[in-house]
Amino acid sequence: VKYELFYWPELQGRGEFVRLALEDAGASYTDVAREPKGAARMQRLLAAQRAFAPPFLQAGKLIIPQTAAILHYLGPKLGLAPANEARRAELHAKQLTIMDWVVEVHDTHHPIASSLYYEDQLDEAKRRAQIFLAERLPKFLGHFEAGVAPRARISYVELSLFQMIEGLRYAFPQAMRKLERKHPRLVALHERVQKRPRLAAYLGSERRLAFNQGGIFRHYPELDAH
Ligand SMILES: N[C@@H](CCC(=O)N[C@@H](CS)C(=O)NCC(=O)O)C(=O)O
Repeated sequence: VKYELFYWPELQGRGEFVRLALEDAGASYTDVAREPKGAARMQRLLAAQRAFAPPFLQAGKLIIPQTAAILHYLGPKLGLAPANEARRAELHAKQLTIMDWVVEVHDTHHPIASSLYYEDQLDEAKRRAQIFLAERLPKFLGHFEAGVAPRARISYVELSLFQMIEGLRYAFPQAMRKLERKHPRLVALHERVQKRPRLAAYLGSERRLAFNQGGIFRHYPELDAH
């Protein structure tokens, strides 16, 4: 099966969770909006209400939006989730929690509205980020640290946790320096995922976009811990 991923061409964003799964599995896929005329095709599907927002995946006639739903669909097909329904539901629930976490990361720099400039919500962003770093980030990290099974088979959830650590290190280097000491299993999991041969090749390739100030993980020093 040839998969077509639709996502904003200049961002890691939520699309990256899907890219990591496809890349780790060595799946045949196209990152459509990064191809000539692909961005217009994505806009046409959005205008036709085939999805509310990117990312979405096309597999033949099927179009699936929502990051967690895409991964739930792809998981067993890519060898990144077992076929067992109960285990799949557990993984899906974990991925949904990761997607909640992603929203909270995003809201540190855009707490009022995505449509407003960062500079126009700076005071709220500072307040939100401070509470995120003090309360929510330790809670999310602690939750996933407790669930790491060091030798367990890697699923799409572990790939997503790798991406969370990557993004948080970029966005909040000071805060993460302190917090990582308390979450050694997550740090070890990040290393383990990073070394997977196909993923390592992807991360070193031009297909892996750099973090930037348009994505979910943004580095504003004034929002980081001091
Ligand atoms: N819950 C959705 C959220 C999708 C989403 O917010 N996508 C962003 C980019 S990462 C977007 O393009 N949003 C446009 C909008 O919401 O109008 C998911 O996890 O995929």
